[in-house]
Amino acid sequence: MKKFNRVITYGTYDLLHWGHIRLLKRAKSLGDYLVVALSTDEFNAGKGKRAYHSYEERKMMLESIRYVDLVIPEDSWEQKTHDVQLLEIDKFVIGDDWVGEFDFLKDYCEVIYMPRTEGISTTKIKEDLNR
Ligand code: C2G
Repeated sequence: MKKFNRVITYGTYDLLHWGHIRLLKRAKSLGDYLVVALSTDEFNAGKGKRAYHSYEERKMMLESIRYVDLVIPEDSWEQKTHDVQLLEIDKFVIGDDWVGEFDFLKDYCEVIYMPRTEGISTTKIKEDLNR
């Protein structure tokens, strides 16, 4: 009997673009259930980011994506271990711009750093639009 695999990923997901979608699609392909811990506006401030879309708008957009099963708030750097245990997560997935940063989770679940999608980013969209 194949185990029901739960996957989690974290992010701001502002100005949703195809690089985000590719990450979510690949993350979901690693299991049966994908949780996205979405950075709150306050947490973004801590990351030095000011999202164009509010948390509620970003949450609603993510919830409309077929690969996403649950969206929860990310409001602290310390919540990942708790989230992984509470939600019985099997795999933590994030883009390889974070490689090594979350290896502490290896005590609780598989940690997978995925190659980022080249040629697209929220910053690039903003820069291109300002040209
Ligand atoms: N991503 C990607 N390719 C891109 C852009 C983003 O694969 N061209 C991935 C990132 O690697 C990340 C996810 O999409 O896994 C969301 O990206 P951001 O919203 O920029 O997330 P970030 O600010 O890196 O937040 O606690 C972890 C942080 O909240 C991660």
